[in-house]
Amino acid sequence: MSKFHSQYMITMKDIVKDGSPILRKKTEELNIPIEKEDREVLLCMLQYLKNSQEPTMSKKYHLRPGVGLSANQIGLNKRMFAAFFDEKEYMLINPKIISHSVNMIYLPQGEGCLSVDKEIQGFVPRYERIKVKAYDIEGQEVILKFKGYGSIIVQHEIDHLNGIMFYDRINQEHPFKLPENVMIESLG
Ligand code: LHY
Ligand code: NI
Repeated sequence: MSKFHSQYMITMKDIVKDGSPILRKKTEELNIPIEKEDREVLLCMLQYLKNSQEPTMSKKYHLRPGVGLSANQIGLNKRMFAAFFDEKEYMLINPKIISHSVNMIYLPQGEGCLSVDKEIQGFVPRYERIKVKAYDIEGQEVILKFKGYGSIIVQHEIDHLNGIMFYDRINQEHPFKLPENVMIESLG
């Protein structure tokens, strides 16, 4: 039994911090359709993101604003994540990037992570466009396309599910050096 049932509110104390081994594990695929218990977990995760983006809730409960959250960030070895951006919500299970652009992008301000308390400087190269196959909460297969900011968020979350942190993708010697031989542009 997980504690993340329908009445539970995820706060910062539930979020696993960098250094914890679960963030470095490749998470396990779920059987489709997922169990009710896991649906409730995903809904809790999405609700965290919504609450965190609402100034009143975010202040009251000290929630760090977030647009994406993966299950291993709340300590669960499960291949699923939630995202909430551009007024759209996503709860994706067993997500897989089935194709991507050659061109890349990066956020000029760099990336952060709810599991990383300090700021880490540097550019994180991401594909500009991705096509993702996943299952939704009902057990339906879905194919989704993301570009720009959405593409960055989804790649950041799928990386978590593979045990990869955003700073792994920063050039270690020269954090602001971009990959060569590939078209890469700043987002915005
Ligand atoms: N959340 C980050 C957040 O601030 C995701 C993110 C992605 C930030 C891309 C910046 C760029 O919502 C997480 O760390 N989730 O894993
Ligand atoms: Ni993160």
